[in-house]
Amino acid sequence: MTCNQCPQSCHGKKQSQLSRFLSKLLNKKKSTPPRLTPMPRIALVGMPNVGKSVLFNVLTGTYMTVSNYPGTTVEVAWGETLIGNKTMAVVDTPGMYSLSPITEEERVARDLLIKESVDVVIHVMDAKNLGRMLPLTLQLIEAKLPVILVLNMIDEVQQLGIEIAREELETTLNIPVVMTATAKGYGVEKLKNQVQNYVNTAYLSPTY
Ligand SMILES: Nc1nc2c(ncn2[C@@H]2O[C@H](COP(=O)(O)OP(=O)(O)OP(=O)(O)O)[C@@H](O)[C@H]2O)c(=O)[nH]1
Ligand SMILES: [Mg+2]
Repeated sequence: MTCNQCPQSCHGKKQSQLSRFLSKLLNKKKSTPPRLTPMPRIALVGMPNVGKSVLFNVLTGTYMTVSNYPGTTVEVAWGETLIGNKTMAVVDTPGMYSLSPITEEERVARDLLIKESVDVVIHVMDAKNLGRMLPLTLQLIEAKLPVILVLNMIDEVQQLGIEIAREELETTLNIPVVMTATAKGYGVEKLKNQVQNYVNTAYLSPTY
């Protein structure tokens, strides 16, 4: 006698038991929380009017979140960028002259660097004013922050006929130095490659 000929309805019961067992298994799988891997974070820092926000827009496009930094009236913009195959968070900090803050904006910029555990700090400077802006780079390096130096407005530097020894600067400071004219999109790909190198070597995924 086959199952179909049997007057008892155990076949149907067995099937529903099986489907309950399967759905239990599937539910178990669904209830496992996804593995949390925080995005690498990039902070754009530098003195006022050097092109941080232009670079932020080039990296992140138009989508951004602007909010007051906690406990302050200073607005901070966060966005996301895709570098290599990794999505990274980018924060555009208010202009700062030094890591020893005088204004509320500078304090917010300093706190973003120290308290928000950023993986890459891009120090954007106006390459026409290297001498005035390099002390901040030295402070960032001394604070052991993972710095990439961006010599921006290189288009204006070239128009003025000034030559910058980029490689020498890179060797002396022992950090990556990239020349850009972000308003014209020049150098942005090179900068992204440097960020990728930094993140690949320095960024450790948590093992939980
Ligand atoms: N020629 C030239 N101008 C640029 C370049 N990048 C930015 N600028 C100009 O520099 C000015 C300042 O740019 P922002 O991006 O607002 O500067 P910022 O560093 O965000 O300034 P704060 O927010 O005040 O700290 C704007 O007028 C930009 O168009 C560049 O590569 N070349
Ligand atoms: Mg700005």
